Amino acid sequence: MKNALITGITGQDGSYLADLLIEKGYQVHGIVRRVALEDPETRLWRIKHILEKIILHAGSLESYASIYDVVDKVRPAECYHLAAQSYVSYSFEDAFSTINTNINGTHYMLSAIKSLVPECRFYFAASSEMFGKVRETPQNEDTPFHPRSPYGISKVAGFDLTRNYREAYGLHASSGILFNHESPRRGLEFVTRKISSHAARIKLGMEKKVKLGNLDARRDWGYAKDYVVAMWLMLQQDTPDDYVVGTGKNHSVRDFAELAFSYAGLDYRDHVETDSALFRPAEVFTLTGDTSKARARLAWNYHCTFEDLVAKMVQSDLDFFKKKKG
Ligand code: NDP
Ligand code: GDR
Repeated sequence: MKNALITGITGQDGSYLADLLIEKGYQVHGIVRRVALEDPETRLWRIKHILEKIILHAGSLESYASIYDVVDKVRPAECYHLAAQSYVSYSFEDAFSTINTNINGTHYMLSAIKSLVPECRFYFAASSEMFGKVRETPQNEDTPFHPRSPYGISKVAGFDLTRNYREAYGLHASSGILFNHESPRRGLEFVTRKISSHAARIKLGMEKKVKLGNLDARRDWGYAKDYVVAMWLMLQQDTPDDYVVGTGKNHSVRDFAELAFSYAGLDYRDHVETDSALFRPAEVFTLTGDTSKARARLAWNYHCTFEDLVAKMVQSDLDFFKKKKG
């Protein structure tokens, strides 16, 4: 049985990836913060259904010693480094923590693997936010980066670190430049889940309005469950490399809201208000992934369409809040 180590296993992607790796017969290990272990009901909800099948280790991206110990104990064949302060908006409010955690955390992981298990295959969760103020559309692996937030800057540094460990020390280290991917397990602060949860709550009479920021921002939105397959495929290749993963289609926040409210039988114009406080100091206006390389080399493709994704998220929130309401 192969050991796989996932950082960020309590997050959206970590939980779907753990499901996938269990299905594939791996022994899955995860690094989680001690606070999460102490509060499993709220902090481990995405992996509640698999807790018996995985092994969790306390550790934090801020502590090299804790990461070194876990890597030493687990000796993984594959390591998926997904943990990060991942909320772009928050990265403007606490830029120093975001940059420290995301850059140092990635460096610690790479360094521990190089020292202890150099044969381990490493995945870094890079992001379309690295393209920021886009130089061309759609974006591919050769598109120059122009990050627009402390988060985006931290991901460019993580991407460069990963490539450097590959080139300098021969690690099998790959980066997935993933475009936005969503699901019913998405955090409530991200715009898609914010919309789906509010559409459901408004439908159920639990509230009347939702405040959003820039409705004209456009994103290439896919389904997280499809995207974790691409992560796994990258580590099955003989040669490490970097891949863009997206759907190649983009929609506005307004499109998402219109569809989500209409799925709930509502008109978004009656319930969505814009609030200038929710606009970002520097916005990424539009992103679209050119996934030709991942399709050709990994034989990866997405299955869930934008329309199905929106329906899945709103339906799940309708079910969730109906139960909560009692
Ligand atoms: P989430 O925000 O859902 O999960 C982030 C994970 O990182 C959580 O498990 C969190 O743990 C963990 N984490 C954060 N800080 C620390 C820390 N200091 N020490 C240990 N663990 C920590 O993100 P996603 O699952 O959506 O994304 C996974 C990765 O992919 C992230 O790196 C994100 O930046 C990147 N990415 C995501 C995309 C998306 O559209 N979802 C697109 C491109 C890249 P805890 O539960 O304790 O908070
Ligand atoms: P993003 O996702 O910043 O792309 O990062 P988010 O859902 O937060 O924002 C997407 C776009 O929607 C606009 N927007 C709002 N966003 C939020 N959160 N809340 C609002 O009320 C709102 N109104 C409008 C934003 O301005 C933005 O343009 C996500 C994260 O998962 C990152 O970790 C990941 O790297 C990228 O996707 C790819």
